[in-house]
Amino acid sequence: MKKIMITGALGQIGSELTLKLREIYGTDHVIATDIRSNDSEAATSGPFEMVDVTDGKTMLEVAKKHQVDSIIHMAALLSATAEANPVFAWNLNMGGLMNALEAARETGAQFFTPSSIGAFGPSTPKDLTPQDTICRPTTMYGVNKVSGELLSDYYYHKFGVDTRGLRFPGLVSYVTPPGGGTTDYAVEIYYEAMKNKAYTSYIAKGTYMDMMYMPDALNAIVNLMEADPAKLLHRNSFNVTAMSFEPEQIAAEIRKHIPEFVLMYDVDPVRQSIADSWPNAIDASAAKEEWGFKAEYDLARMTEDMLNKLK
Ligand code: AKB
Repeated sequence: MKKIMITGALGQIGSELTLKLREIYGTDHVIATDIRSNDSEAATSGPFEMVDVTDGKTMLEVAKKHQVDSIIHMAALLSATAEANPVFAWNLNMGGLMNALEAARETGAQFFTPSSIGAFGPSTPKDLTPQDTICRPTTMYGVNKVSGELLSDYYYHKFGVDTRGLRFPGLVSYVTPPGGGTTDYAVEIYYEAMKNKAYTSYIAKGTYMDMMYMPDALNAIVNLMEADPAKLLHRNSFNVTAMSFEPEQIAAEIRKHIPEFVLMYDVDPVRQSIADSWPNAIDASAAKEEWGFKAEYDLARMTEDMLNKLK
C-alpha cells in the first residue's frame, strides 16, 4: 500500500485529492501538509504536518518521519498571482519543486507534480495543440511550468526518480475555490449564477480555454501514478483536457438551469493577455494512448453537477 505525502494539501486540488487518496489508500497512508492549517476535512481527517515548501529540510524530515514512498507536490502560485509577484513566484514554484524533488530523491519516493496549459505560449499552435510542440510561454507561471517539466525529466534521467506529471487545463470544482488563476472565471460563474443570477466576466467573449471537472482531474492523477512505467513516454508533461469553451457557451449551459442568468463583461487586461497566450484546445491523445486517460464530464454534465452541488 502506498504511503503518500501531499504538499499544498489544503489548496484547490490538494483538499479534494487528500480525501480521495485517503479513501483509496487509507487515512493513515496519506500525510497532508501545508504552510498553515485550518479546520477543513483534509487537515483534520488524518495525519497533517505544517510544511513550508521553501524549507527543504523540514519537508525531508516529514517525508522521512512518515516513511513515505510517494510525494505529490501541489503547492504553487497560479498564473495571475505569479504574474503580479514574479520573483516570489520563481522562489516558491521553483524552490518548492526543487526541495520536493530532492526529498523524493533522498527517500526513493515516486513523484507527481502538475504542469499546466500555462506551459504553452503565443507561438504554440492554438488548436489541437500537440503533445510535443513549441513551449515558449510569456508568463512567469509558464516559465515555471516548463522549467518544472524539464527539471522533473532531469530527476528521472539523472537520478532514476519516478517522476510523473500532467499539463492541467482550468479545473472546476464546488469544494475549494481556486485563487489567482486565469481560468478561475469558469468556477466563479457558477457561484455567482447560484447567488445573484448574474456574473461579470474578466475574460472576454470568444476566448476559448481548456477545462476539466475536478473528479476527472483527481482520477487522472491516481491513474497516472498507478500506470505501468514501461508505457510512459511523456512522463512529466501529459496534455489532459475534457472540454474547451468560451464564456458565452458556459453561460448558455447555465441558462438551461437558470433561464434568467445574465453574463456581463469587464475584461481584466492582465488575465486576458495570459488567456490569449494559451491554446484554444489541446490534444490529449498521448495521455489516452500511454495510460488510458479518460474524462467523464463534458460542459453539460459538469454544469448540471456544479449547480446541483452548489444548491
Ligand atoms: C491558472 O489559471 O493559472 C490555472 C492553470 C490553467 O494552470 N488554473
